[in-house]
Amino acid sequence: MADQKVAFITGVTGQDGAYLSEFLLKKGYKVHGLKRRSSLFNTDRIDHLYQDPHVDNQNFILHYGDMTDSTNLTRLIQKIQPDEIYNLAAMSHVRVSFEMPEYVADVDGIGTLRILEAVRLLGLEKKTRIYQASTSELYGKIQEVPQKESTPFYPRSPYGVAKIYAYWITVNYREAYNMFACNGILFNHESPIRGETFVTRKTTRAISRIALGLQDKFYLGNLDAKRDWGHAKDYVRMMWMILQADEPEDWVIATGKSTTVRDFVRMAFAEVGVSIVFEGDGINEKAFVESCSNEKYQIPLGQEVLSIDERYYRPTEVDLLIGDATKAKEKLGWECQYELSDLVKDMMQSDLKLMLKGQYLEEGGYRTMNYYE
Ligand code: NAP
Ligand code: G4F
Repeated sequence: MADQKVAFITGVTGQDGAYLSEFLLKKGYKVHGLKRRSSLFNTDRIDHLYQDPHVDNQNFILHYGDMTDSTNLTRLIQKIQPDEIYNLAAMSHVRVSFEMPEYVADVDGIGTLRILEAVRLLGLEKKTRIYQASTSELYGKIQEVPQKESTPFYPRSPYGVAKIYAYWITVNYREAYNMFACNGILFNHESPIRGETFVTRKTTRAISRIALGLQDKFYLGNLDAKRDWGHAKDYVRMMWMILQADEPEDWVIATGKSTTVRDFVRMAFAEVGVSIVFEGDGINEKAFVESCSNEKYQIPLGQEVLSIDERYYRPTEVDLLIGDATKAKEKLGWECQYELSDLVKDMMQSDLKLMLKGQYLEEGGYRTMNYYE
């Protein structure tokens, strides 16, 4: 295909990288992805897209690399000559960023500079459009409700601070070198392939196991935090739309609705017919089974299914996020196709299926129990 578009995705093995790859392949793109060398397979989310490297005309091609290695990134961009770069690679866990702030600054912050600088050094400023995965974590200690493109930033974690560097260096390269470089300021987005340590997936996995009698209870941190949760499928479509716009700009992508962690837990239990009641305050809060209407999932009434563990609190928290995506809706025609209730259903059905398949049936162990952040 003479005019086949070529995309390069960093973070291709992550939640968004997987959905975006699927989306772009369906649109007829040739997709190159950056993956890290790992001692175990790390391609679970994209294995269904894998193409045998021994056949001709592959459209999905993986390359080893790392956001900390500028020579590697520059060489790959030179070889691939991408029309579009989607910079999704990041150490993306906010709680973990407090444990490894320097690494996060390097990967999430300077990593973005390495991509921009490679494009500039290679003289690809006019050819290559760049999407930077910015985040609602930039708003942190919020200065305005709801948050939109003009809302001042106040990051509350090493992750947020690294991402604020990435945000501004993207704006600076756009202004200094006329590059088509854009920030998508995306609010939380989830899916059945969301990383298992984020609160939504941690919850749907644990509740699936509780419903199947594999585990009695699970532990969370701050139940009062409110997030604007959308479905990742809606959000990767928008990443592409941002790079098809007439002008390079920055965009907020959000549902405009905010829900507490506590209510997310309630909704996920409701998917297996279980109603729960919360008792106590702060670190003494617990949830118990109040009623159970689904014969398939019989959990004893009164069972304690959730407790608080202080280790999951953050040194500084982002209490409330709620986005205003009016600009994306009006200028790009973006709309959410999924409601939060659809998302919870999708995640619960998928996790119940996974647990039933037996992948996580063993009791105890690193992966099944409550070690997550
Ligand atoms: P994710 O599932 O955690 O995926 C992150 C990806 O980055 C993975 O492919 C990971 O590789 C890769 N990566 C991490 N460190 C790397 C390094 N040093 N070199 C190369 N690759 C590296 O994240 P996501 O949810 O898909 O999010 C995608 C991007 O959007 C991230 O930048 C995130 O910060 C940002 N974001 C996410 C949300 C959200 O709610 N999901 C909201 C706003 C912004 P491995 O698979 O090998 O770990
Ligand atoms: O699911 P979370 O870990 O996501 P968080 O911190 O909002 O960050 C995610 O969204 C950002 C966009 O706003 C992305 F930039 C970032 O990369 C990531 O994808 O936590 C959500 C809320 C927090 O307030 C947290 O304190 O849930 C609260 N929470 C309560 N208990 C917990 C837990 N979070 C986790 N991960 N684990 C818990 O046990």
